[in-house]
Amino acid sequence: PSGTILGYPRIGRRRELKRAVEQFWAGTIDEAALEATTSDLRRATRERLAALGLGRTDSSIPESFSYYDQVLDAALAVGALPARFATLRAEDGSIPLEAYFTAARGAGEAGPLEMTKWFDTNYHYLVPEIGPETEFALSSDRLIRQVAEAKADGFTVRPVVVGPVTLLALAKPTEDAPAGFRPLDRLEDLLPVYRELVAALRAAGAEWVQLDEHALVSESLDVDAATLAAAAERAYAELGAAEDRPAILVAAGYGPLSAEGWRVLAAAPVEALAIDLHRGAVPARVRGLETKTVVGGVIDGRNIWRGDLAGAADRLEDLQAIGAATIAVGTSTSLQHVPHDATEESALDPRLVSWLAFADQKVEQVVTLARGRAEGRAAIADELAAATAAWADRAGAPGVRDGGVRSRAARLTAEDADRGDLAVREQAQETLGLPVLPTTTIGSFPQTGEIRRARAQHGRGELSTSAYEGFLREEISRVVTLQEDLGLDVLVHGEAERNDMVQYFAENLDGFAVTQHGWVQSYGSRATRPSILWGDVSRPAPITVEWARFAQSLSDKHVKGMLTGPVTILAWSFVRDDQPLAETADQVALALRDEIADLEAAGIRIIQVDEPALRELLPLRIADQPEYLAWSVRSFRIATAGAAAATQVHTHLCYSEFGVVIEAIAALDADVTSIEAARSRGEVISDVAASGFAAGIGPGVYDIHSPRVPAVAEIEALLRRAADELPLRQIWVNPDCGLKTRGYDETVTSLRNLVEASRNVRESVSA
Ligand code: THG
Ligand code: ZN
Repeated sequence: PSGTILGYPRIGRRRELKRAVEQFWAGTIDEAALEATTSDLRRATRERLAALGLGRTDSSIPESFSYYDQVLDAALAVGALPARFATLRAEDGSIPLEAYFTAARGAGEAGPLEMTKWFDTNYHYLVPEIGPETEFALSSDRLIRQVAEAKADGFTVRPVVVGPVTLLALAKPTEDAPAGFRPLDRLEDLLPVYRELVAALRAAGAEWVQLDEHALVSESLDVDAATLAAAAERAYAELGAAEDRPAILVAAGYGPLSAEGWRVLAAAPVEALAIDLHRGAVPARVRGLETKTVVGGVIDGRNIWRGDLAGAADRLEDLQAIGAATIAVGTSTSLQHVPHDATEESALDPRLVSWLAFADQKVEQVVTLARGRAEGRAAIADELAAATAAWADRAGAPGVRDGGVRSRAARLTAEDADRGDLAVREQAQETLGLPVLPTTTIGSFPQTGEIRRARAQHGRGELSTSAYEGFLREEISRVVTLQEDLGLDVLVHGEAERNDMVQYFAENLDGFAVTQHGWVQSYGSRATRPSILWGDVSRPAPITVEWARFAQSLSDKHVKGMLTGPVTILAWSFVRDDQPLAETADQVALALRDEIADLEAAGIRIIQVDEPALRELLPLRIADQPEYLAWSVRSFRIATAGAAAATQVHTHLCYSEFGVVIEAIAALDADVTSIEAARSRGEVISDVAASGFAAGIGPGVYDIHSPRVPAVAEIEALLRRAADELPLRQIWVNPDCGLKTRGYDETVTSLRNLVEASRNVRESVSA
């Protein structure tokens, strides 16, 4: 193929996959109906990709559909179904769809596979569990049937499978595996199954197969680059030697391929390599490429900007120097990380739409560049000029550069990011009158069906703004009264007015746009609709202040002001690519800084600035991490450092693996930090204590991701453990995350137990 994409969104233009899969789970449709819907979806995808210019029969259309997750697909295709689901296998040993979904979602005592981030994207995959006892055997023919399904429609597609090295590198050892066991140790046992799989794909009509080996790019895995490269050398020697196989494309995206990886893959007996030229530089010439195709991933699979097409054409020309037999055009990653089609955004300013490229527009860009390579650059001169003109239009458009915003950001000094001495603040905050072991929640209360309905009706214009606001005031009053009744010390207003903690701010800040159909898969059937941060960011008016003022008016206790931090706003949006993230972060920080000043003026004494995504944006490459941590911490500090010493600044982080970021968390210099700790049984407290963390810390005392109600004794035990390791005055008592997805029944009981546990420990230590 002269032009291809490494993968395409699976969820459907109207999230058809979500609907079908959730109906299947609910039992309202059967497997045949699910199969029919997904088959339609796959057909529609192939037809569209062909209409956009990819060849029907030249293997340039990827077959990258998944019912839930591509890593789960590969793990179960080779039989790595954890023992706790063994009874769900069919009699012939194959793994039916029912078992596949159960592994993803859990059932009763059998917990689901763990979920974690796919490289440095916002997509989450399921972590395979592989031990010495795992029996590898070809256990699913779903992908093979999809190739045949395509063939029947006249398409020769290129099936996409997570490669053997990456599958093992992303896996974790089973619980029973001996210490020191690494899933990668099982490579030799796994390869025959991959051999069988690719042979079966060939037999079904595939002329090419794409094996995704993005692990060769990552530095975030526990396995080092040399070990991964050696594994890849072995794996592709074996797979390449098979006689009944399709041609093999090994894809290594999500960053620059390691030097060892490049050397090994260039020498391997495979036909093509796909590399990320958006993140990575054009590599040096290496031996082995003379007979291979190199797919230059010049079109970014992760952002939504139309970008510099002429620059991409230049990079492809540069790529000639590596001496490959053929250069093809590609994307840097699968397009699963971008929404389907920018032309569907009829509510957006057409000028903004002209700057965007969602998946379909990116396919068109690939096709254009491929034509340029075949027919000469002159043949695509119009397209290149149009892209360049859009780029120039964007650079000069109103709102993209705002003099006032820029000069304010340029004047920032170190002092603007410094709240002064923690001890001085602690003393000033004594006037808050908080008890030891103060109790609080993270911010959101359950989003009931009633709240969602009211918001949707207001959105459609069926509920007037005054009626909607009246509804929200009632909801806030209810939540405040509930917290007073429960005896919590620091209250929240519950965030009933917010759909999503980022989108809410995006809707209320200048420089952002919100899409109608821009859904991107987050995990399984779940998706988010990231906002587009396209221009300089400023705050036309206070955002949260009236709600905060109202909530505070209802109680003598402190009600927290609730904001989302600059790093999280960036991490969960599509961010402009025409300036460093650090500059954009400072602009968002300044808008938040003004919001904090207004909250203080409205009498709010405790303000929480959440940064659940701080860890998420951390670059994969270790060398890139210090710079990221420097600007991300600085932006949080710019947002918060205008607060008076007597104002207590809280933050919340949604994970408990601190390792590399613990110093950064301390450097945020919040007065109180709440973290996820319930699932790690408070172990994180030891890390916090060992790091010398001196400010307030709220180790989550129960897991909000489960409906289970924690017993008083259990919470007490966690608190006593924390009190053994940290001074009492540092410890806060809270659930481990927001309560948005929980029901009221379990929330009320859990919080009652939390308050009682705190009181018990408080009394016993003061006695
Ligand atoms: N907000 C935003 N981005 C995020 C998260 C968020 N990215 C990372 C993380 N949280 C992803 N987690 C989830 C959890 C639940 C859902 C999506 C991502 C979810 N989505 C609804 C669905 O697919 O049905 C749609 C939600 C909606 O209607 O807005 O449940 O918290 N910005
Ligand atoms: Zn959280």
